[in-house]
Amino acid sequence: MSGLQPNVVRLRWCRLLAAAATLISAMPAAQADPLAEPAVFASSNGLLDLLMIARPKPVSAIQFVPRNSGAAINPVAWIYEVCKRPPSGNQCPADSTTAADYGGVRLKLKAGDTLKIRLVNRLPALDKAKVKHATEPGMSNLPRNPTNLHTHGLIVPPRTPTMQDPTFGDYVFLELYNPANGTPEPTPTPTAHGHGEIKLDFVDYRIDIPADHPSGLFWFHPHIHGLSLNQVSAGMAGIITIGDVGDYIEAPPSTVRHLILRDMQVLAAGTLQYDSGPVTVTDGEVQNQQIADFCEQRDTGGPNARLGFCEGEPDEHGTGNSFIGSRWYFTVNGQVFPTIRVASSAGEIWRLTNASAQFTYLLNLADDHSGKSIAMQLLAVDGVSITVPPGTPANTVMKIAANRFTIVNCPTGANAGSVCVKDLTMMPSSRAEIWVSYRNANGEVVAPPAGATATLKQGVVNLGPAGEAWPSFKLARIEFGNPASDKNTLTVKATEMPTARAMVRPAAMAQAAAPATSRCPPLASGHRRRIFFGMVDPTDENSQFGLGYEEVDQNGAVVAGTQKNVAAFDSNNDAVCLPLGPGSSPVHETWELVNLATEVHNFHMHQTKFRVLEASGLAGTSAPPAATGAAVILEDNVPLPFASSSIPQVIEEQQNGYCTIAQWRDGTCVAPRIVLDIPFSQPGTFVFHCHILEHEDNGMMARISVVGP
Ligand SMILES: [Cu+2]
Repeated sequence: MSGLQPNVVRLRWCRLLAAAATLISAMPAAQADPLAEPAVFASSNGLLDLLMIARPKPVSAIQFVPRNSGAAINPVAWIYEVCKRPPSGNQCPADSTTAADYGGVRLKLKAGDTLKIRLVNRLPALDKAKVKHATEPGMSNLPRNPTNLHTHGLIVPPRTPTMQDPTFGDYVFLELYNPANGTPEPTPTPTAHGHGEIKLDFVDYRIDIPADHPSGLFWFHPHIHGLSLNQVSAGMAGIITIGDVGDYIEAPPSTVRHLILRDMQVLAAGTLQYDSGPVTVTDGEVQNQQIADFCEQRDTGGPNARLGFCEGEPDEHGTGNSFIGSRWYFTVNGQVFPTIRVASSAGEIWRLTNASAQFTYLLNLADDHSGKSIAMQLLAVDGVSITVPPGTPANTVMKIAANRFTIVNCPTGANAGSVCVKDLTMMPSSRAEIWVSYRNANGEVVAPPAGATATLKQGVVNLGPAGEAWPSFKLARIEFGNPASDKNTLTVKATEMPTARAMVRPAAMAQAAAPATSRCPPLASGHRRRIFFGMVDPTDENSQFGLGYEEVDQNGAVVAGTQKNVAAFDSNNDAVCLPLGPGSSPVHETWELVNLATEVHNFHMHQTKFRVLEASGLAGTSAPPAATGAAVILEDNVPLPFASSSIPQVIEEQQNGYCTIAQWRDGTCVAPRIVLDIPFSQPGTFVFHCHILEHEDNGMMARISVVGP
C-alpha cells in the first residue's frame, strides 16, 4: 500500500491509542445461519410494477459491539423497501408482501417484459462535512442525498420522458430528492457538475426489456455523480434476472443460488479528520464515504479469524488514519459468514454479483481439509453465458476474459470447451456464474468425504503499486453433503447478442434527437477511439480523475484535431457522439483503452455489452466480427491493467502514481492495451466510467450520445 491515494478521503484519528489492545472476538450466533435467497419479485403477464422506497434501516444481521459498552448496535444501512405497486399512495403495506432487506431483492423478469418502478426518496440528509464532493462547484445539493436508478448491464434505452409518456428509461441524468431534506438549490448552468432533471419525492421508471434480450444476471443501483460511493456502500443495490439459467445451461441443477456481495465499514466513536476538517462519529456509524486503509491486508489469524469481517487497524501506513475498534463487514445477501449446504448430487449453480461500491473480490473455494482450491466451472460472465468452443487454448480464454479468473483443466471426460477456474476476480459491478460440486485435487467431481467442508475465501489481489491493498478474509462456509454427480461439467449454450432493430424501440427512436451530422459523424471505417484513464493534473495531490480522448486512423496515427486532454466528468457535453447505422442498425466501434495509472481501473459502458479483442490482432484496421465458432466472452465491465514506467519513483512520489499522456506517448510509461469491440444499439445519452465508484464520483466518467436516423 503506497498511501498515494490522493482522492481517498483523508481521515486522521484525533484520539488516543490507549484502547488499542481491546480485541473483539465474540461472534454473533447469526454467523452460522444458512444462506438465504434474496426476496423475489417476479413479473406476471409481461409486467413487473413495483414501488421502491430508498430509506434508512438498521441491519439486524450485523451486531456491532462497541469497545466500551456491551450493547450490540445494528448499524443503519440505506436499503430499498420493495413491494408490488399499491393502487394508490407511496407506501408499502406492512406485511410479508413487502421486502426491506439490507441483503437486497431480486427482480425476476423475462425478455419482452416491462419493468415499472416508482422510486421514492426517503433517504436522510447528510452532514455536509462528511460528503467529500459537497464543496465542489455545482455539487452543493449532495448533502440533500438525491438518488436515482440505473439498471446495470441491461441493453435498454436511456429514455427521457415525452409529452405522452412521463416515465424515464435507464437514464442517469436525473436527481430525485426527498422533500424533507429541503428544496434543492439551483446550480449555475452550465456547470461541469450539472446533473440534468430534478424530481421531488418520487419518479417513475419504465424499462422495456427487448424481446431478444439475453437471459442472465444484471443488477440495479443508484447513479448520482458525487454520491455513488456513499449510496452503494450504504447498501443500495439489488439484482435483476432475465429468463432462467435453463436458457443457457443444459439440464441445470435445481439448486440455483444468488449471492449478492457487499461490504460495510462500521465505525467506533471518535473524531475523524476529513478534507473539511474534524468530524465526530458515533459508535456503529456507517462510514459511507468508504476508505481503503481500514484493516490490515492479510488474514493471518487462522481458521476462525475474519469470518465475514475484519477489525479496523491502527495507523500503520503513516496516513494518520486509525480504525481501532471499527469493523469492516463483508456480507452475502446481507448475512455475515453464512453457511451454504450443498446437498444435491446435481451440485449447485451460484450466481454472484459484486454489489460493492469499490471493493475488488478475488474469490476461491478452499477445501478445509486439504487447503487446496476446489475447481469451479465458469458458466457466465457479467450476466451472460460464455462461448468457448472445444480446443480453445486456455490463454486465449484468459485474454478474452481480461484475466478475470485463473483457468485450470477441466478433468477428463468433461464436455469439450468447458472452462474450469480456481478463482474469480470480480471488480465492482462484475458478475460471475459458476457450477459448484465437490471436486478432488484433480478437479474431478467425486463424492465428498464425510464432513467435507470448504471456505469461500477472499485472497490478496494486486491492483498495482498505487492500487488499494484490499484485505483478505473468509466470506462463507460450505458444507458438502451431496452424493457424487454423474457428470464433471455442465453444457453451456452460447449467448447471442441482440443484433437487430428489435433492440431499438419506436418510443426510443422518437426520443433520439436528429443527428447533427457535422457534430456527430460516424467513426470512419478502420478508425478507432482511444480513451485514456488518468488524472487531470498528476502533480496535484488534490487533482480529480478523468478521461482523455483521441481518434486513431487505420495506420495508427492520431487524427488531427481530435485530441482531448484528461478531463473530469462534464455532464453537459458529449465526449463521444455517434449515429446509429442505416435503418437504426447497431454500430460496432473499436475502442482502445489506455490506463495511465499504476493502479487498475474498471471500465464500464452503459446500455451494451462488449467483447475484448486480442490487441495483437488489431492490425491497423477495425475489428473483424467474431468469426463463426470463435470464443466469445461478453462483458459490461473490464479491468484495465496498470501501467509501468521507467521512472517509477517519480511517478509514485511526484505524480500520485499517474502517468501523463505525453509520458505514455514518448515511451516513459507503458500501459497494456485493452481493445474492445463495442456494439451500440440504444439511442440516447448515457455514460461510460470507471466502476470503482470512488473514482467515478471523482470525475472518471464521460458522456456519450448515440443518435437515431
Ligand atoms: Cu477507477
